[in-house]
Amino acid sequence: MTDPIVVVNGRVVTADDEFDADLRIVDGVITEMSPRGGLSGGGDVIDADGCYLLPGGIDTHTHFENPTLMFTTASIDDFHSGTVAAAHGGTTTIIDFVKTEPDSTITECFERRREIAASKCVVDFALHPVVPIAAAETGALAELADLAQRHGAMTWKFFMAYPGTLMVDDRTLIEGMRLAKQVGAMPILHAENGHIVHDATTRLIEAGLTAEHHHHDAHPHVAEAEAVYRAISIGEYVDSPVFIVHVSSARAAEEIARAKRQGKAVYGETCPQYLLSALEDYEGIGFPAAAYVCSPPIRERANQEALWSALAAGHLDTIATDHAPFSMCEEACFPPQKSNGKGYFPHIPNGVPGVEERLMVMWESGVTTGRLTRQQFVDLTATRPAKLFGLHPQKGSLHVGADADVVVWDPRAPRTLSSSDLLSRAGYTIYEGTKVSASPRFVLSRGEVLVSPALSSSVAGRGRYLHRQRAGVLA
Ligand code: DUC
Ligand code: ZN
Ligand code: ZN
Repeated sequence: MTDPIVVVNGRVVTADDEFDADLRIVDGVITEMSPRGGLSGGGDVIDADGCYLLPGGIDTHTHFENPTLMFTTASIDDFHSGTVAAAHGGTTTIIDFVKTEPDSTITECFERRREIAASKCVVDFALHPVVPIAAAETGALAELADLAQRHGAMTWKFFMAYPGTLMVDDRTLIEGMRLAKQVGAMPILHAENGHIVHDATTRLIEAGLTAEHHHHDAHPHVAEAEAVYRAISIGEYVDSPVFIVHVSSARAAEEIARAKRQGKAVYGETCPQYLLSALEDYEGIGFPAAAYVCSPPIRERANQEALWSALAAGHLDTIATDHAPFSMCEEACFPPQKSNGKGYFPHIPNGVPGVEERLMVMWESGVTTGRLTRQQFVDLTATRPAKLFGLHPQKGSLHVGADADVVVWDPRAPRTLSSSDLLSRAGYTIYEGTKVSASPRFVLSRGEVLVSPALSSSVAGRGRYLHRQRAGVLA
């Protein structure tokens, strides 16, 4: 139970409208929305004068305490530091991943990770199980159906890359996506052809081209475009929706746009790093390039315009972060961080941080430039993620009956982004020095103020697990 709150003088932004309204929040839920001045008394008052009221951001793609590089290391934010950072950036729901660890089943790993996350998260959360390699042969698909039923785990990640560790073959894609459809789950795909990436990596190593930025060359455009096309084709064959995560290139975005034009239930996510950073920022700069290493890679600047256009046209559906933080510190670290691959890109843990920066950099580069309307911003960062990932109507928009996940967004609160102020343990940001004009003034999660000019709350374990009924439907 939280004290009743009234939020006054703000301008509500939804995915298709905006209007001046006051909100009443009782027991963590929005119970009334009334024209400005229409609510008085009955609780603490938050004055949102001059601010927009946005639904709490939903980041459907984070990797907190995420094991990687064959379980030899893990990302440096845990579910606590990661969700504290998220809340400070205006994100009040995250969805993270569960991999199958050696000598364990996906069920054991899912239940263990759910407990760990529940003990640490500051904001609400859900989990995507990663489909185990060879799941069609091992019986693990039946476990996924069971996780969907018992835990509401309605989004399953299929890796089409990383042969031998994570990559599933086409049989598992076909049978897994068919089963997902049957149980109301949505397949989400890391779409890169793993054999092409492996071959390109081997050839670069043989040629002695192992500097950090050559990670980019190990992930050719065709590897992404082919896998996106194959995922869409298999989705068509088994009549399943398909969601492509971290779309990085013009070619991949075009495959999704074509499928949409054909009326297919095909959806895509991109991330700020693909819209705002480019190969030209890190090519030939030595170890600092490791800060940008993620997969698919941050590509040539020429791709950015196509991604922006795809967002504006509705061909890409969501903006998530793929927040996978590793420190750039150059001392030997345990577990190993980016310097593990100094001068040898195959050993660099993949990922960039961004869970706190997401809304600020996207508002600045999208809304203030006129590339996106405020409605599109809300749709891409909260409403469509909520709908596609099975969180709506509880999350993702401000309406009576929804969780009171509210961001009081001040469009005139400039700051210069710097890792010294950001809360990720990564200790760096690829947006260092970026000036943004807007930032959150208050952040409420289920009616509880987590962030305000006077307060920063970080109570581990207050975040709730979100059991989802189904996913992959935009209604
Ligand atoms: N894919 C992700 O989604 N995140 C980190 C690395 C990867 O390959
Ligand atoms: Zn991925
Ligand atoms: Zn990821």
